[in-house]
Amino acid sequence: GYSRQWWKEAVVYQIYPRSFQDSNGDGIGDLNGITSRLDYLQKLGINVIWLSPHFDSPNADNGYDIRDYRKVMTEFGTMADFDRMLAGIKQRHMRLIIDLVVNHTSDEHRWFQESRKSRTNPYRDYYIWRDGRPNPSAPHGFDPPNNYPSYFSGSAWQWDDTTKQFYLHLFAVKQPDLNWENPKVRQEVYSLMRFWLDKGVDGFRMDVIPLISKIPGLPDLSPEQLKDPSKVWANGPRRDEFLQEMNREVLSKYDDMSVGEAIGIGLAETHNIVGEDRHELSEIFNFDATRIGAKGGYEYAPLNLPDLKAIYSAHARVLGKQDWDTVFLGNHDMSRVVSRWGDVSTPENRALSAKMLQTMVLTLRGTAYLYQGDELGMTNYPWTKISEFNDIEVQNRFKTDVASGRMTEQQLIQGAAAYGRDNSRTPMQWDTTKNAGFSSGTKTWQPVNPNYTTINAASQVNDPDSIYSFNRQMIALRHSDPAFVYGDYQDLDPKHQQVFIYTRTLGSAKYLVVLNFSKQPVEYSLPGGSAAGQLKLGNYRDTSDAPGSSTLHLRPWESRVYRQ
Ligand code: ISL
Ligand code: CA
Repeated sequence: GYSRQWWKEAVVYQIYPRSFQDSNGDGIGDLNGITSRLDYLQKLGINVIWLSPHFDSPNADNGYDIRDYRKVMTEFGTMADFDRMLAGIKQRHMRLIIDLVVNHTSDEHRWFQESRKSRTNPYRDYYIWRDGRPNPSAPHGFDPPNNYPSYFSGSAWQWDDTTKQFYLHLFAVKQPDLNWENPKVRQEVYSLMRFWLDKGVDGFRMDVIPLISKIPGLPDLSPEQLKDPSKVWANGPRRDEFLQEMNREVLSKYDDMSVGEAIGIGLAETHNIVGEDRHELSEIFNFDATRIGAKGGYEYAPLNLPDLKAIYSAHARVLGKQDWDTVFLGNHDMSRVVSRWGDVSTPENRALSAKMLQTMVLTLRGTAYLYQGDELGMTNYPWTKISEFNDIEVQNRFKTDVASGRMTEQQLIQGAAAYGRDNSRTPMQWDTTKNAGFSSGTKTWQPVNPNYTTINAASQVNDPDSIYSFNRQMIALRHSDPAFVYGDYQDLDPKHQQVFIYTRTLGSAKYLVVLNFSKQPVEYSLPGGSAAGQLKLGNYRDTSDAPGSSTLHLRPWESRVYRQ
């Protein structure tokens, strides 16, 4: 059996505040901007907003480097603005989760400013400091303490001249890792969590949370481990102990949800974190589906549908009925899903494929997540120059990979244009006015995609055939029957290259989902000669296939949800 929980039934909408809505013309999205758009989100039918970091930050990594956990980023507004936004969300019967980034802080955080002052500073042990390995020909006479690479290129160790030691930063130099072995650090984190929960937020998305327990002694990674360091780093020996302590001291005291960004966590370890008997987190993001075909850097093989199906079947098999899952295709770290897996060759195909992909997200088993703009079918941006990219990941790869001749500038631009994170960070396209209605200012922090004249909210909200309206209907359909949330999942044709067909069954309620993952039409006979059933929602206005048909005539990118 399963236990019903509001967060299992929720559709979560991710807001990247910098790019959502600017209210004061400085070209940067802000909290008052979000407040002004709450009716739009309520109308869409989403239940929970996940707000990417809104805390005080020097923005080396757009807020994922926090300087003060109890202060709102100046560009985003004030605490009063936050309180007003939260009240507006609650008034509309939605909830808010915020981004907890506690694997690391900004190097401008007061703790780190203290920590780096001397080896005996009371905050020294808040971070991970080590002696270097003597090497007379290295800069400063030392090699880094071990061979850890940073996610953002180069070594994960930074020399600090004041105390002649290195500090660990798994991400940017300006994101030093916290030392979770220190109980004071953990109490500081629990205290800031309580601060926001007591304000009324409904929980957290937890950034790279499995990385908090480091490997004792920090030995070098082997050549094999270096191929995917996350796998090692995510499985430190005290990970579950820390998460259980956090649950005991904080999460268990509130009616909250917690979703861990579980980079490095395989399916087999998932139960340890989300199992109800484990008392750690509500759910985690597993990136198996979205990283399918990943070959390292910005290189991906084209989507192979049977591989994708195999991932969802494995999830159903391993997580079973007890362990809760998440479903998502986009976030602020990915390119736009319709550009990646859909078809942007014509406006028709873009709309059809966007609706088809959202049908999948909203009918698979797990809490569904939508990334801002995907409800409009927003696409990748036409990048042409390195200087256009804001993302530290691109800028660092330029400094390392292009400088060292590992790739050409043109290759990096091509890769980042297709798969880089800036694609999801261009401003929301609200209407056809200046800057797509995102900002009244002269300059926006990221360029607005020139296709805003045709892809924007204003043209979609009242059009019953739009991608937005389709999402709205699909969300309503999902909410209409617990079978979409709690039902068993069965893939009816795992090997088919073009059609994804599955059922969701709960008691006597049974739904059949049919997705054509291609612009090629296909005549498809239902396995076992069964009848399709009653069409609940499709991405074409009509169909000539009768409820009793067992052969379906699927048009380009067609999606159908039947009640059987
Ligand atoms: O974005 C990635 C690759 O393009 C991932 O490796 C990403 O860095 C990883 O999933 C961790 O992401 C999270 O933590 C980062 C931050 O930059 C990301 O935005 C955040 O989602 C450091 O806080
Ligand atoms: Ca602003």
